[in-house]
Amino acid sequence: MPLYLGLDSSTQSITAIVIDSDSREIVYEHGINFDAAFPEYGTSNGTLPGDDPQVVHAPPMIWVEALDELMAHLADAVDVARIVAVSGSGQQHGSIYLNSPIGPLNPDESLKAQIEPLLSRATSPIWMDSSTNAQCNDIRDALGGTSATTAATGSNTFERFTGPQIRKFAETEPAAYASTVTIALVSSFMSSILAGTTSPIDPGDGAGMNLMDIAARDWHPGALDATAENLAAKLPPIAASGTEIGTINPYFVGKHGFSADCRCIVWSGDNPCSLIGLGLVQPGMLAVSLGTSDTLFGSMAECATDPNAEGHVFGSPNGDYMTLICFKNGSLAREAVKDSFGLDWAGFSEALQSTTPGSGGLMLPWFEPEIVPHVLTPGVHRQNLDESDAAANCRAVVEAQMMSMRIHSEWMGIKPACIYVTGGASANADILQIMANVHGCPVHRFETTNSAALGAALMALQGQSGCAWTDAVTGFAEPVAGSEVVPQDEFVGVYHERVEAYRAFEASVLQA
Ligand code: XUL
Repeated sequence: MPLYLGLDSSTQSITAIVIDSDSREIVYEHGINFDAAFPEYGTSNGTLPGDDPQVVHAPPMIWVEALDELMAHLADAVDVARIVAVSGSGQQHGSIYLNSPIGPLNPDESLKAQIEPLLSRATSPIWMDSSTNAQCNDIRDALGGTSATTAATGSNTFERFTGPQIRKFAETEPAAYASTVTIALVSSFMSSILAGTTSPIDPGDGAGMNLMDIAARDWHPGALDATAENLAAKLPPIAASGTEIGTINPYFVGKHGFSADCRCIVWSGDNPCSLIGLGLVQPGMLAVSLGTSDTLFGSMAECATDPNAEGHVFGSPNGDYMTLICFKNGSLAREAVKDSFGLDWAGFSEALQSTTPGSGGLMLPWFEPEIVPHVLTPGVHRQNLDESDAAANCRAVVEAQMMSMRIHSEWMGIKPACIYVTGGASANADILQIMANVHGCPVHRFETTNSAALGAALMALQGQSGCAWTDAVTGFAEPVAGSEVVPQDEFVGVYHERVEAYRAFEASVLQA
């Protein structure tokens, strides 16, 4: 009955999941919301208030205090001495600056009192920060432009990525930067506290920095040079996911009752952890989250990068590669169409059922600026589509989203064997049928609440036991039984042609 602990240090909360690897059960699941538990920090949704909307920071000490409180709650509910290994997930891109490395800690003193003096910067820029446009341009230029940057680091430079954030800190606060001896990601900061030593960064989270050579899974010397002086000396090593950092910090043994033998496995970013928590451990698998935005996760055996620099490539914790492609006009666009015709979701479904797949006009549903493809000026474009035809517009918006996903993930070079779908709109079987027909593969519904924390617990299990990834996820990360939607052969061919029409329409509007 070995137990494994997965932690998810996310933007608004920290969550723990404990799994029993014999019974294949989740035996504990609990989260602490930062704003509610620690109002004295003055955070709103986990971030600090500020005058400049582009600057978004969080106080790292709130994560530390919440970790301690969560461990106390866990120790009340579970025999923590039975936990054989722990790993975790961190919100990606955020950075923590330390003037001294984290070491073994004393259980008789507070965690806060021991960690706070080690910070060389009181606050941490997080993934919601978009204030580093100038630094992005500098780094991208130094690396030889967009294509070269994407091929080298897995992504174009993005404002939220850690490299541009580090460059901004070095430029604006040179003395504090100079006094920084270690820069951590949220994942490696938390795992350093747990392990009582400087933790490596894994290739899943390292790829979100614009500093890692995506193919070599090691720091990219050119990117380090382009970012800030003496940066190599301030970064921990990159180590494969599953690497054991060491045994748990004596603090957690003395304070909360963990076994001194409990292993700490290197953490990853929340997206790579979610990939595992969704059971995507074999190449060629795709998952789509139909939320406010639609997000596509894919798993690839080989390292390919997006020639259009729209999608991200991160290391997958199983040693493969993963993609993350974000389509901003997700539920946002579906809802805008539904609302414009005064429909409810049942009416939206009826509209999909009453129209023939691939037969009506086309829509480019850019109600908001779009991330993929990159569209700054919002606008909805129609081709052979009557603006007043409710049913045709409902079908057109969903078909557009599915065709866009297909076109903008082609560079991955995989033909998906199946797609797992999560998120609010995954409850709608008519939307899933369009997805199955457009992609020509079965679609399965997946119910997730804490996929990142579950993925982290599975990383602890796999890292400590060395079992096959397919064995690790069995019984934990599986689609809802009986939820399969299969493609309808007569329409799969129709969409092969329609995708080409959509591609041409999109290209003509983007060009114009
Ligand atoms: C990914 C991203 C977010 C963060 C926070 O690039 O910025 O998904 O990981 O969840």
